[in-house]
Amino acid sequence: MEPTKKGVHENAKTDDLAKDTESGQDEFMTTNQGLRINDDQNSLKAGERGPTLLEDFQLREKIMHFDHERIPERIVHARGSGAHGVFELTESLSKYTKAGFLQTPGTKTPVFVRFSTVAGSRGSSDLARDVRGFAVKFYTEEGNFDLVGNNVPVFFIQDAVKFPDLIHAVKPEPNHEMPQAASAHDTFWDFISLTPESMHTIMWAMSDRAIPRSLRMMEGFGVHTFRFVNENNESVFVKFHWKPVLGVHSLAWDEAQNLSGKDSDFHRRDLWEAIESGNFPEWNFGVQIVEEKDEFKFDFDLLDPTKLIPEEIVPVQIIGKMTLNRNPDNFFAETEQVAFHPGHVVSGIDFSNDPLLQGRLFSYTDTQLSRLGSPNFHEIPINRPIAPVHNNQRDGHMRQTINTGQSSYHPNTTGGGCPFQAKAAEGGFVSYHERIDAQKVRARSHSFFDHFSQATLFFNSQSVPEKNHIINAFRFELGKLETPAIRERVVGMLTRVDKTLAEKVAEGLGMPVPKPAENLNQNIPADGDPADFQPFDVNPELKISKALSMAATVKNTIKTRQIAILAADGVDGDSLNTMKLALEAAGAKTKIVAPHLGFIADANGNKIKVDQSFLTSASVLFDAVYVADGTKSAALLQGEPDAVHFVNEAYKHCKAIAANGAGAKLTELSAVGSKLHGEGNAGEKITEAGVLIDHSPDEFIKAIAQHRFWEREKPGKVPA
Ligand code: HDE
Repeated sequence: MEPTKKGVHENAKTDDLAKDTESGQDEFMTTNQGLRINDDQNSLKAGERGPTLLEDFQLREKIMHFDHERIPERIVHARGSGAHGVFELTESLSKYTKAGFLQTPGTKTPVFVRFSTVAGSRGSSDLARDVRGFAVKFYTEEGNFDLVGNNVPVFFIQDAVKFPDLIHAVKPEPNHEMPQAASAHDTFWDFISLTPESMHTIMWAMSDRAIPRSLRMMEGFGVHTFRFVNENNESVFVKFHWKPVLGVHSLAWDEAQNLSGKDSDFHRRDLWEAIESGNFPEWNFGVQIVEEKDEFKFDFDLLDPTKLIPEEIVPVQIIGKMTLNRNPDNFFAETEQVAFHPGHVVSGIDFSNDPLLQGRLFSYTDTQLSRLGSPNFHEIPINRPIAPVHNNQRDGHMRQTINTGQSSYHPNTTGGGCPFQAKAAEGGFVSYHERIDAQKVRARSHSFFDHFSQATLFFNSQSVPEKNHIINAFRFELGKLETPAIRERVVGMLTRVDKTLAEKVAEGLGMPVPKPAENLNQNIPADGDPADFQPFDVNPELKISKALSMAATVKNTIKTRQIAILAADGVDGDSLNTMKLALEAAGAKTKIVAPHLGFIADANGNKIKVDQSFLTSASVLFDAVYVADGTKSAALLQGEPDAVHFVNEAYKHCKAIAANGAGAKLTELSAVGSKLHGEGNAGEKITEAGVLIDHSPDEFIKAIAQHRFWEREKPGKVPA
């Protein structure tokens, strides 16, 4: 029987989720009991100036509801942004898995995705240096599958039992609740300095991956090794990957910090606006498959979540595409109430024994009880599967389903034996029959103890600017510490990753390079011999993995990039419009930034609408800057310190800058100009990377597509 009542999804193939929306459009205002409200402006009083009456059920209902509007925020990943979309399979995976949505190319599965930062509170800045959550709920016809991943492929710890410690350490310190959404403080680095297994993920967190340009420009990873199981009950190991079609791009650290003030919703707004304007974010979905027989062929353990499988060793096969095409109608109902859980799997997808994953399988249902308040959280519209739900679970807070009939147990005859169990051939979930023959121990496999090789691989795989950014990120984070001993322990640990890295970080901190502590690993049991727990290094075959660097990412499009056009009264209308139209034709978004809002007049007296004034705008909100021609306009801009700062800052953050004719004067006042004048000979065409004076729109477009000209940075200085 198909449930048909409002609020219960039909088991139908759908591009979209059925929704319980309510807009109040063209309707009377009512109480929650449906009584029409006559006066929502005044409470019921004994006389106009008298006391409010207890009898005012209308006031009490409204205030009571308001008093309870907030729910506890997520203990981690509290700050997030969500979107609806669709996943379309392009390659069948039937050889490896029986999961229905991975069988037939062309199959479309609705998804809801939530991106998040980890450490900050719900109202914290989008721009924190942090790992980003990348959680995808696939509403498949066989039930929900949640891929609850991150934008980095590895994690800080190897065993779930250490998660509360890690999170306590990174969250604001308990005595004064500072700092918000930042790892640059003593408790975090104290924990890290005693936990060498964190070193690989720390390298990612100190890299530009932790300050993405856009949620639409980050990779996603399932992190753990999972299992696929096919119709013949054969299993392979699998790692999941999301690859953004627009490429992987990041901000500069100084820019991220400024953005926190200028627009702390920068990522949320960017995602929302892209979807509203029909520029739907897209990711290719990929898998790395490892046959069971190859489980032990790597120089790391597949079950260790601090390790990745280099793509050069096991290539990522692209098997589908996800497109986010609809913003939520209501942030709370959808993005806040969505409940992900790595244990939401479908037949054909199963778990490995990664001890971090195993702990997560407990944590996510448990946390929903305190966050959403009821074991019925699966009945909230955003969490409901499109597959029908029939079982003997009953009652509990805020139960929505009205179960009919006499029986609520199994086996039964009163209900005709219904609902009945499904055989494996009918889609019933059967856990993979993995043979386990072991002693019950609290222990960690010795195969998990190589804590540095992949941290080194990551560092070695970065471009020179990326390496510099990592060095500066360490200098920043450790520079904020109040306890010198913690700083020393961390730098000591870095010597095991890369000598130059440690030296450069130490130089920036004004300290000698310390030796690593004798007993680096303090994550040891009370009865453990420290000697047995110390990390060892393997000498991996692979010294560099290109896939780990963002330098080689997609750089052929300026779609959705934000370009500021600086102009004032007297601007050359042709110069402005030619560039604006060319940029927009290439898919970019332009905004005219001027000394005041309203309109400016071009040299011919035509009115041009201003999008932002220098007061409400900032270069950090843009990917590139264009200064249009026009003698009067250029002179006005030159007299505007905010305009000069705008170009200066864009230069500092290594962005593409173009100017035509008199517009170039603005660049002369800024760092751009002094740099150019220092280098160019009179009459010679200026060739500073990414600075284009009197070039064609096409050349500017090519430059913007490069994302940033990091080569302009001074080593060891801004913008990292
Ligand atoms: Fe989570 N994590 N986590 N985590 N996690 C949560 O669940 C937890 C881990 C991730 O947008 C919580 O509903 C434990 C790894 C994302 O709603 C909680 C451990 C990865 C999100 C929880 C981990 C993640 C969460 C908090 C170590 C990447 C946000 C609220 C064993 C593969 C999902 C909630 C969303 C959220 C526990 C480690 C990703 C408390 C115990 C590794 C993307 O249950």
